[in-house]
Amino acid sequence: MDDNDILNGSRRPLHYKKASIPNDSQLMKLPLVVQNDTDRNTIRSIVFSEVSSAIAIDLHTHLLPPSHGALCLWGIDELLTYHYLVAEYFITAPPSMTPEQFYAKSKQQQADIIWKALFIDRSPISEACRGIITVLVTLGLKNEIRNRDLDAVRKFYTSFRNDGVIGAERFSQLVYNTAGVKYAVMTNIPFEPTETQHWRPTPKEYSSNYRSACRVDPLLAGNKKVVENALNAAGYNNTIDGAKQFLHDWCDTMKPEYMMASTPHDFVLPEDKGSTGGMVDNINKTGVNEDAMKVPFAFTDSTSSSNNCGGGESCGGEELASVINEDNDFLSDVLMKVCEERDICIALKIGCHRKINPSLLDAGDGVVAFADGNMLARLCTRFPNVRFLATFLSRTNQHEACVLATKFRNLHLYGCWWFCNNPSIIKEITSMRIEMLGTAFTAQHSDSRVLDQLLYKWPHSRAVIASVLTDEYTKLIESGWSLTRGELRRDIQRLFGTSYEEFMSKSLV
Ligand code: RAT
Ligand code: ZN
Repeated sequence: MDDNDILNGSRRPLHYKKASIPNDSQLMKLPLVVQNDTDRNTIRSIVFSEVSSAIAIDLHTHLLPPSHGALCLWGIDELLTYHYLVAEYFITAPPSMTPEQFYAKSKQQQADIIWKALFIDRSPISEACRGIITVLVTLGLKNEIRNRDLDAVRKFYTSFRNDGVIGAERFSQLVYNTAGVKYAVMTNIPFEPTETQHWRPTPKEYSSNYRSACRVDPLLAGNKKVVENALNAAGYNNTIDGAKQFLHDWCDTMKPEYMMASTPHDFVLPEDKGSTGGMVDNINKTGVNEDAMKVPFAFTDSTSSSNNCGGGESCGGEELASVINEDNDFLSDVLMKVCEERDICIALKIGCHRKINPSLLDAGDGVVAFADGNMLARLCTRFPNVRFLATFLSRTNQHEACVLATKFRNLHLYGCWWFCNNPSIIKEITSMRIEMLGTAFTAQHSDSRVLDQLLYKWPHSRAVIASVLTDEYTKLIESGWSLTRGELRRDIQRLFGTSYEEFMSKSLV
């Protein structure tokens, strides 16, 4: 790393580079010292080098493997039509272009429109746009983007596309190796037929770069209609036991790392809890919190389905509760019970307000300004044997989240999600977490939907995290602690995945 890298380190992408010093080298045992500016630069250079060589575990993505056919998204047209960019495009789109017209076009036409609006008519300076530049430069397409030649970029991908699934596998391998990502956890939805066809009757094979996670939003939301439909379609009894069996069987099929769901925007957990057991037909707690509904503006209409809800088409409609009761039977009697019985974690994503602008589909989701973090505290208290991985969408919840993580051993914070996944906010959140939690959290997840995005989300995050860590370790050494490079490597590896794996293997049952 030269002086220029040191000065610009936190701005330019920090790409993965295999560690040049082996773990057992004597160099790893020497203490790092800071006495003057040269030493400070050396520490910076060492931290940057260690962060660039850390192997990342991406603990939440929407990536699906090549064996899942069209559900495995990759290539320039998918990159350009990422919902972050669709949302950005519509800020300045001409009034004549409605979301309906836009979505009616082919993927390539949508990509052309976004390319012109955000890369030709304007400079691609936003984080999501810059990400595409990083991806293309990483793939060796510097000249193509210098010439603003989208067709030439498309040509690059044809050599992979022409080889079908084998080409997709080859591209996938290239991406994981280049990004330094050991594995990415997928989002697998047992309520979504387009996905379940790849699991049953026989699960499709996939490489060890992918691991599964079982997405169960309808159970958290108490969405009776979706659950009943799924039980009926698969021949299970419409009972609590039937729903539990459904989940157990899907766990046997998917072998998920964890269960996961994103909470509805107005998720609440009343103090008194009750459980009925019995028939799904008899469940009267639909997930709607009647009291909360009386509060002005406590809920907004949310009648359309979302790719994220885990319920496909059937997730939408009038039955979808917008004010949710955490004490619903599916949550306490099905989901939490199965987590306890299998000793499996649940990952919660908290604070998304779905369908603020429904016409924009996934690009129309927003954020709850301040989500109810106490709900997480109550879940951790009520279910002490269940381990919760959690991330909050709102910047305003991040401090509270850190405090909560110091109160509950069954809680592990991870990543900077979506609207928080921007360098300025990653910097702030990561500094705060280190100050409050040390290394007992997972610094990042990518939430990638398109394979190629691993090539920017990780290098962009590595740069910011390295910059934050440089300051934190310099402070520590200047305060009098002597630290070796080996200890530094161990800590950084924790932030990039070992903390997660330690939490995953810590049984509390
Ligand atoms: O970050 C995203 O891409 C969102 O659309 C959501 O999918 C979110 O990550 C989620 O998993 O609910
Ligand atoms: Zn996600």
